[in-house]
Amino acid sequence: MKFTTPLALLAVVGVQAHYTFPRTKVNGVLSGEYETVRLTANHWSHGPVTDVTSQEMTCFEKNPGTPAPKTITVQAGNNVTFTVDSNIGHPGPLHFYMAKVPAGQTAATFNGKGPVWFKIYQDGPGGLGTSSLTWPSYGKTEVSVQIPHCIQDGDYLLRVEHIALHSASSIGGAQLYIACAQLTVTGGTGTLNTGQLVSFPGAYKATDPGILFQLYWPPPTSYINPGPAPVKC
Ligand SMILES: *[C@@H]1O[C@H](CO)[C@@H](O)[C@H](O)[C@H]1NC(C)=O
Ligand SMILES: [Cu+2]
Repeated sequence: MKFTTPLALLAVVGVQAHYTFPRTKVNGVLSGEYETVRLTANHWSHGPVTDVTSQEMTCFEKNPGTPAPKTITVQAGNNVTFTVDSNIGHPGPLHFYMAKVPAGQTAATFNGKGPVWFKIYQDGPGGLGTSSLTWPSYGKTEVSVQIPHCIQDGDYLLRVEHIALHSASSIGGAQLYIACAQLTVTGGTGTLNTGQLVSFPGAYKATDPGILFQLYWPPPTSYINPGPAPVKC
């Protein structure tokens, strides 16, 4: 019976470690919860997406077709921050993707489907080859990304994705935490080459080496982020 208490505690810690990205902050202006971020299916549970082929991979929306009440205007080259509720409680990489909204639609109406996404940021672990990897976003209560200064002006979806790897050594064990904010970008130079665009779902396979990943032992000597390389201005 001795082990029942630690197991119960572990279960509670596991739930608390889940997280969401409910608000944005741009130039010091903090939004309301899910005011600029589309309401996610995990807004109450804080649970992850674990099937990388699921439609939830797009923006993890609770009510697809229902926009966030507001679209944020941001200058190219400025940062967009997402708050984390309550913090990035698991180890793994942080990614940001953007999708340009097709002509005739807006950031509020576009569903983010199809080959529209390009990656603007990724990070990976320090301490490779040791038994104590360090992940830059671990424990963070907000995460930021710079909108490329060379982007084209217009409406975009900005997709934040954190991949928790603590259980990723079996298929379906990686936990993806996702949300999308609605942006109008101004002041970009328009020279960005976004390269090959990807779809969500579609960009990742359950067997990608950055999704099916043994975090602990033997100590990993490399980490390969899933998806395309981040764009450069
Ligand atoms: C902007 O975000 C980047 C992360 O992409 C961060 O390194 C940088 O400190 C941020 N800049 C400001 C002014 O917050
Ligand atoms: Cu969790």
